[in-house]
Amino acid sequence: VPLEETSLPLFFGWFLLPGIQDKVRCTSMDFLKTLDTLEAFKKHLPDFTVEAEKEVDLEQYFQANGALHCTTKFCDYGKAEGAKEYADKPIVKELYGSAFELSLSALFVTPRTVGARVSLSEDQLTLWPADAEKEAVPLVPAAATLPAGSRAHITLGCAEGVEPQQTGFDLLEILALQKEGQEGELVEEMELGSLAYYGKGRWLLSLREPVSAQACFSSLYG
Ligand code: 2AM
Repeated sequence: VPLEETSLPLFFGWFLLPGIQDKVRCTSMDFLKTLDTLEAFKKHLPDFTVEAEKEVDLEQYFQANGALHCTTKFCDYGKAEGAKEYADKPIVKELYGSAFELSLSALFVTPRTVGARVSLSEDQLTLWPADAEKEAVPLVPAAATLPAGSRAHITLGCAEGVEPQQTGFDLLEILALQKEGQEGELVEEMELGSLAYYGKGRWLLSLREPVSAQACFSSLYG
């Protein structure tokens, strides 16, 4: 009996190929290394951590977790709502195992998570679950008004005790602020792009050149 008929995976998603995983990790490390030395970051440190006296070493602050990927549908082995419906979609079956180019358009840091925003193409959006943003509404009410795909991200690290799913909520919060017309306080032009501050320890670096990342649409049984 094929595995897919006996159980559903932990999640479906795009898994970055090994070479590009290294590149993205390096880019993220460079960003964190620079961010915590900026005067602007130090100025807003009390928004970032309660231990206001101390300096923060962001590379230590966030823990990396597993292979880099962009989750499409979290199935929890079938226990998550809509898991079976997603797995049964013809497009999911058709594109399973196919290669994609993801566009990483921004990096963001909050006191909870560090992640990369993934800007999905029309083709990629066909694999995006219709309720992904709606699921976030209890935590991020404004997510209801954001377009499909807004939650798409790659978790690059989480602070101690924080669940990876938080990364998508943190991204949605920043995008909701942008939509309300809050541009963020432009802090500085960095080599990688422009850095803006959105309050409450939330930082967004819009990449000058989006990073194109080869990825395979697949699933993890874990
Ligand atoms: P992430 O996509 O934000 O990194 C395994 O836990 C993977 O599934 C992680 O990558 C995690 O977060 C994602 N995940 C866990 N719980 C989730 C949930 N309730 N909704 C969406 N994604 C979830």
